[in-house]
Amino acid sequence: MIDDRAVAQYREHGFVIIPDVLEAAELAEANRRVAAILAGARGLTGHTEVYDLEPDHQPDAPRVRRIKVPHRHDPYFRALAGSDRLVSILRRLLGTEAVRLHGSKINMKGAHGGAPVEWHQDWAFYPHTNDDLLAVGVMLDDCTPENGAMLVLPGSHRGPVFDHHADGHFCGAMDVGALDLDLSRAVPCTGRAGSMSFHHVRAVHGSAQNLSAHPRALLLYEFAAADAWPLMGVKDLAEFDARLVCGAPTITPRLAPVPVRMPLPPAPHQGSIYENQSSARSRYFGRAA
Ligand SMILES: O=C(O)CCC(=O)C(=O)O
Repeated sequence: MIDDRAVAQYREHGFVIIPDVLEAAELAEANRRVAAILAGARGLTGHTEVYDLEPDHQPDAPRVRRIKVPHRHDPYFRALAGSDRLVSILRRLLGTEAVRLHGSKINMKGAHGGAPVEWHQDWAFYPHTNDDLLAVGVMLDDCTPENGAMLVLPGSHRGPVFDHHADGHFCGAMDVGALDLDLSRAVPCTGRAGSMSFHHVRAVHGSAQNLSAHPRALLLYEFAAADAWPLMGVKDLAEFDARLVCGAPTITPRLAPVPVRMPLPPAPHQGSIYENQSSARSRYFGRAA
Protein backbone atom coordinates (compact mmCIF):
# COMPACT_ATOMS: atom_id res chain seq x y z
CA MET A 1 0.00 0.00 0.00
CA ILE A 2 2.95 2.32 0.61
CA ASP A 3 6.20 2.54 -1.33
CA ASP A 4 9.60 4.06 -0.48
CA ARG A 5 8.73 7.25 -2.35
CA ALA A 6 5.68 7.88 -0.19
CA VAL A 7 7.72 7.24 2.97
CA ALA A 8 10.39 9.68 1.73
CA GLN A 9 7.70 12.27 0.99
CA TYR A 10 6.31 11.91 4.52
CA ARG A 11 9.78 12.35 6.02
CA GLU A 12 10.61 15.39 3.90
CA HIS A 13 7.29 17.23 3.80
CA GLY A 14 5.62 15.93 6.97
CA PHE A 15 2.61 14.51 5.18
CA VAL A 16 1.60 12.13 2.44
CA ILE A 17 -1.67 11.11 0.78
CA ILE A 18 -2.30 7.45 -0.09
CA PRO A 19 -5.20 7.07 -2.53
CA ASP A 20 -7.99 4.49 -2.23
CA VAL A 21 -6.87 2.75 0.96
CA LEU A 22 -10.44 1.77 1.84
CA GLU A 23 -12.35 -0.61 -0.39
CA ALA A 24 -15.79 0.51 -1.56
CA ALA A 25 -17.60 -1.80 0.90
CA GLU A 26 -15.52 -0.53 3.86
CA LEU A 27 -16.19 3.07 2.90
CA ALA A 28 -19.93 2.42 2.53
CA GLU A 29 -20.03 0.70 5.93
CA ALA A 30 -18.11 3.55 7.60
CA ASN A 31 -20.56 6.08 6.14
CA ARG A 32 -23.54 3.96 7.26
CA ARG A 33 -22.14 3.96 10.80
CA VAL A 34 -21.59 7.73 10.69
CA ALA A 35 -25.20 8.26 9.56
CA ALA A 36 -26.44 6.08 12.44
CA ILE A 37 -24.45 8.09 15.00
CA LEU A 38 -25.61 11.38 13.45
CA ALA A 39 -29.24 10.32 13.80
CA GLY A 40 -28.72 10.49 17.57
CA ALA A 41 -28.09 14.25 17.41
CA ARG A 42 -31.77 15.02 16.78
CA GLY A 43 -33.31 16.63 19.84
CA LEU A 44 -29.99 17.64 21.44
CA THR A 45 -29.75 21.08 22.99
CA GLY A 46 -25.99 21.13 23.67
CA HIS A 47 -22.64 19.36 23.22
CA THR A 48 -22.35 15.85 24.69
CA GLU A 49 -19.62 13.21 25.13
CA VAL A 50 -20.37 12.13 21.55
CA TYR A 51 -21.44 15.25 19.66
CA ASP A 52 -19.89 18.67 19.15
CA LEU A 53 -22.53 20.90 17.57
CA GLU A 54 -22.33 23.79 15.10
CA PRO A 55 -23.42 27.18 16.51
CA ASP A 56 -26.52 27.08 14.26
CA HIS A 57 -27.56 23.59 15.44
CA GLN A 58 -31.27 23.26 16.27
CA PRO A 59 -32.78 20.23 18.04
CA ASP A 60 -35.12 19.71 15.07
CA ALA A 61 -32.47 20.68 12.45
CA PRO A 62 -29.27 19.05 13.76
CA ARG A 63 -25.85 20.37 12.63
CA VAL A 64 -23.02 18.24 13.99
CA ARG A 65 -19.50 19.67 13.77
CA ARG A 66 -17.71 16.67 15.20
CA ILE A 67 -18.37 13.11 16.36
CA LYS A 68 -16.03 12.67 19.33
CA VAL A 69 -13.89 9.51 19.79
CA PRO A 70 -15.91 7.30 17.39
CA HIS A 71 -13.70 4.28 18.16
CA ARG A 72 -15.24 4.28 21.67
CA HIS A 73 -18.83 4.45 20.44
CA ASP A 74 -18.72 1.97 17.59
CA PRO A 75 -16.46 -1.11 17.40
CA TYR A 76 -16.31 -0.70 13.62
CA PHE A 77 -14.13 2.38 14.02
CA ARG A 78 -11.90 0.63 16.56
CA ALA A 79 -11.45 -2.31 14.19
CA LEU A 80 -10.69 -0.01 11.26
CA ALA A 81 -7.87 1.61 13.27
CA GLY A 82 -6.23 -1.81 13.55
CA SER A 83 -6.91 -3.03 10.02
CA ASP A 84 -3.97 -4.71 8.27
CA ARG A 85 -3.74 -2.18 5.45
CA LEU A 86 -3.66 0.81 7.76
CA VAL A 87 -1.28 -0.82 10.24
CA SER A 88 1.22 -1.71 7.51
CA ILE A 89 1.32 1.97 6.47
CA LEU A 90 1.67 3.16 10.08
CA ARG A 91 4.61 0.82 10.71
CA ARG A 92 6.46 2.21 7.71
CA LEU A 93 5.78 5.87 8.47
CA LEU A 94 6.47 5.64 12.20
CA GLY A 95 9.41 3.30 11.65
CA THR A 96 8.37 0.98 14.45
CA GLU A 97 6.76 -2.42 15.01
CA ALA A 98 4.56 -1.25 17.89
CA VAL A 99 1.89 1.42 17.41
CA ARG A 100 -0.81 2.69 19.78
CA LEU A 101 -4.05 4.47 18.92
CA HIS A 102 -4.11 7.79 20.78
CA GLY A 103 -7.51 9.19 19.80
CA SER A 104 -10.12 9.60 17.08
CA LYS A 105 -12.74 12.07 15.86
CA ILE A 106 -14.85 12.74 12.80
CA ASN A 107 -14.91 16.34 11.64
CA MET A 108 -18.16 16.61 9.68
CA LYS A 109 -17.77 19.97 7.90
CA GLY A 110 -21.29 20.03 6.44
CA ALA A 111 -22.15 21.73 3.16
CA HIS A 112 -22.91 25.47 3.21
CA GLY A 113 -20.99 26.48 6.31
CA GLY A 114 -19.10 23.57 7.95
CA ALA A 115 -16.67 25.01 10.49
CA PRO A 116 -13.04 25.94 9.77
CA VAL A 117 -10.16 24.71 11.94
CA GLU A 118 -7.52 27.33 12.77
CA TRP A 119 -3.82 26.64 12.13
CA HIS A 120 -2.26 24.43 14.76
CA GLN A 121 0.15 21.58 15.48
CA ASP A 122 -1.36 18.47 17.07
CA TRP A 123 1.78 18.26 19.22
CA ALA A 124 0.55 21.30 21.17
CA PHE A 125 -2.50 19.28 22.31
CA TYR A 126 -0.78 16.04 23.32
CA PRO A 127 3.01 16.28 23.78
CA HIS A 128 4.76 12.93 24.30
CA THR A 129 8.23 11.75 25.32
CA ASN A 130 9.17 11.61 21.63
CA ASP A 131 7.45 12.93 18.52
CA ASP A 132 6.95 9.71 16.56
CA LEU A 133 3.24 10.37 16.22
CA LEU A 134 1.00 11.12 13.29
CA ALA A 135 -2.64 11.69 12.42
CA VAL A 136 -4.51 9.85 9.68
CA GLY A 137 -7.31 11.59 7.80
CA VAL A 138 -9.67 8.97 6.38
CA MET A 139 -11.63 10.75 3.66
CA LEU A 140 -15.26 9.69 4.08
CA ASP A 141 -16.22 12.11 1.29
CA ASP A 142 -14.23 13.34 -1.67
CA CYS A 143 -11.99 16.10 -0.31
CA THR A 144 -11.45 19.14 -2.51
CA PRO A 145 -10.15 22.69 -2.02
CA GLU A 146 -13.78 23.86 -2.35
CA ASN A 147 -15.24 21.76 0.47
CA GLY A 148 -12.54 22.59 3.00
CA ALA A 149 -9.85 19.94 2.51
CA MET A 150 -7.25 19.98 5.29
CA LEU A 151 -4.23 22.18 4.45
CA VAL A 152 -0.71 21.21 5.55
CA LEU A 153 2.37 23.45 5.48
CA PRO A 154 5.16 21.30 3.96
CA GLY A 155 8.32 20.96 6.04
CA SER A 156 6.78 22.60 9.11
CA HIS A 157 7.18 19.35 11.10
CA ARG A 158 10.93 20.06 11.14
CA GLY A 159 10.47 23.64 12.35
CA PRO A 160 9.59 25.25 15.67
CA VAL A 161 6.88 24.19 18.05
CA PHE A 162 4.61 27.22 18.15
CA ASP A 163 2.78 28.77 21.06
CA HIS A 164 -0.91 27.79 21.17
CA HIS A 165 -1.84 30.00 24.12
CA ALA A 166 -3.83 33.23 24.40
CA ASP A 167 -4.28 35.38 27.49
CA GLY A 168 -2.40 32.90 29.64
CA HIS A 169 -4.48 29.84 28.68
CA PHE A 170 -4.17 27.11 26.09
CA CYS A 171 -6.33 27.93 23.05
CA GLY A 172 -5.28 25.27 20.54
CA ALA A 173 -4.53 27.75 17.76
CA MET A 174 -1.44 29.57 16.53
CA ASP A 175 -1.55 33.36 16.24
CA VAL A 176 -0.38 33.23 12.61
CA GLY A 177 -0.69 37.02 12.21
CA ALA A 178 2.23 37.38 14.62
CA LEU A 179 4.38 34.72 12.88
CA ASP A 180 6.55 34.81 9.80
CA LEU A 181 5.01 31.84 7.99
CA ASP A 182 4.25 31.64 4.28
CA LEU A 183 0.86 29.96 4.48
CA SER A 184 0.38 30.35 0.72
CA ARG A 185 2.70 27.30 0.47
CA ALA A 186 0.16 25.11 2.31
CA VAL A 187 -1.01 22.10 0.32
CA PRO A 188 -4.60 20.80 0.40
CA CYS A 189 -4.97 17.11 1.24
CA THR A 190 -7.34 16.24 -1.55
CA GLY A 191 -8.49 12.86 -2.76
CA ARG A 192 -11.35 10.52 -3.55
CA ALA A 193 -13.40 9.19 -0.66
CA GLY A 194 -11.55 6.19 0.76
CA SER A 195 -8.13 7.84 0.43
CA MET A 196 -6.10 8.70 3.51
CA SER A 197 -3.75 11.53 4.47
CA PHE A 198 -0.99 11.05 7.05
CA HIS A 199 0.50 14.08 8.76
CA HIS A 200 3.27 14.34 11.33
CA VAL A 201 2.25 15.49 14.82
CA ARG A 202 4.34 18.66 14.46
CA ALA A 203 3.10 19.61 10.97
CA VAL A 204 1.28 22.97 10.88
CA HIS A 205 -2.22 22.46 9.47
CA GLY A 206 -5.75 23.87 9.40
CA SER A 207 -8.74 24.10 7.10
CA ALA A 208 -11.22 26.63 5.76
CA GLN A 209 -14.98 26.77 6.14
CA ASN A 210 -16.92 24.60 3.72
CA LEU A 211 -18.99 26.98 1.62
CA SER A 212 -19.59 24.44 -1.13
CA ALA A 213 -22.68 22.31 -1.69
CA HIS A 214 -20.72 19.15 -0.85
CA PRO A 215 -20.16 17.82 2.67
CA ARG A 216 -16.65 16.93 3.80
CA ALA A 217 -16.50 14.30 6.51
CA LEU A 218 -12.97 13.41 7.67
CA LEU A 219 -12.35 10.59 10.15
CA LEU A 220 -9.15 11.41 12.04
CA TYR A 221 -7.13 8.84 13.95
CA GLU A 222 -4.09 9.80 16.02
CA PHE A 223 -1.36 7.18 16.42
CA ALA A 224 1.85 7.05 18.45
CA ALA A 225 4.89 4.79 18.46
CA ALA A 226 4.29 2.58 21.51
CA ASP A 227 7.36 4.00 23.26
CA ALA A 228 6.04 7.57 22.97
CA TRP A 229 4.31 8.22 26.29
CA PRO A 230 1.93 11.16 26.82
CA LEU A 231 3.40 13.86 29.07
CA MET A 232 -0.08 14.49 30.51
CA GLY A 233 0.17 11.01 32.00
CA VAL A 234 -1.47 7.59 31.75
CA LYS A 235 -4.47 7.10 34.02
CA ASP A 236 -5.23 3.46 33.26
CA LEU A 237 -2.38 1.26 32.00
CA ALA A 238 -4.68 -1.60 30.91
CA GLU A 239 -6.79 0.78 28.80
CA PHE A 240 -3.60 2.41 27.42
CA ASP A 241 -2.14 -0.95 26.36
CA ALA A 242 -5.48 -2.11 24.93
CA ARG A 243 -5.15 0.66 22.35
CA LEU A 244 -2.09 -0.96 20.74
CA VAL A 245 -2.91 -1.77 17.12
CA CYS A 246 0.30 -3.80 16.64
CA GLY A 247 3.41 -4.87 18.54
CA ALA A 248 4.13 -5.27 22.24
CA PRO A 249 3.49 -2.79 25.07
CA THR A 250 6.39 -1.19 26.91
CA ILE A 251 6.84 0.63 30.20
CA THR A 252 10.14 2.07 28.96
CA PRO A 253 9.31 5.36 27.22
CA ARG A 254 11.88 6.65 24.74
CA LEU A 255 12.96 10.15 25.70
CA ALA A 256 13.90 12.43 22.81
CA PRO A 257 15.10 16.06 23.03
CA VAL A 258 11.85 17.48 21.62
CA PRO A 259 10.56 21.00 22.30
CA VAL A 260 7.42 20.97 24.45
CA ARG A 261 4.95 23.51 25.78
CA MET A 262 2.25 21.96 27.93
CA PRO A 263 -1.41 22.64 26.97
CA LEU A 264 -1.92 24.20 30.40
CA PRO A 265 -3.63 25.94 31.99
CA PRO A 266 -6.54 24.48 30.02
CA ALA A 267 -8.63 26.53 27.61
CA PRO A 268 -11.51 28.50 29.16
CA HIS A 269 -13.77 26.48 26.83
CA GLN A 270 -11.99 23.15 27.19
CA GLY A 271 -13.57 20.55 24.92
CA SER A 272 -13.20 19.92 21.22
CA ILE A 273 -10.70 21.87 19.13
CA TYR A 274 -13.54 24.15 18.02
CA GLU A 275 -14.38 25.09 21.59
CA ASN A 276 -10.70 25.52 22.51
CA GLN A 277 -10.05 27.74 19.50
CA SER A 278 -12.98 30.03 20.34
CA SER A 279 -10.61 31.79 22.77
CA ALA A 280 -7.87 32.34 20.14
CA ARG A 281 -6.54 35.89 19.88
CA SER A 282 -7.13 36.11 16.12
CA ARG A 283 -8.77 34.13 13.36
CA TYR A 284 -7.25 33.35 9.98
CA PHE A 285 -10.08 31.52 8.24
CA GLY A 286 -13.21 33.47 7.32
CA ARG A 287 -16.60 32.57 8.75
CA ALA A 288 -19.50 33.48 6.52
CA ALA A 289 -22.87 33.77 8.24
O1 LIG B 1 -10.93 18.77 9.86
C1 LIG B 1 -9.91 19.32 9.46
O2 LIG B 1 -9.84 19.81 8.33
C2 LIG B 1 -8.69 19.49 10.32
C3 LIG B 1 -8.86 18.81 11.60
C4 LIG B 1 -7.78 18.96 12.58
O3 LIG B 1 -6.69 19.36 12.30
C5 LIG B 1 -8.09 18.60 13.97
O4 LIG B 1 -9.25 18.37 14.29
O5 LIG B 1 -7.12 18.53 14.77
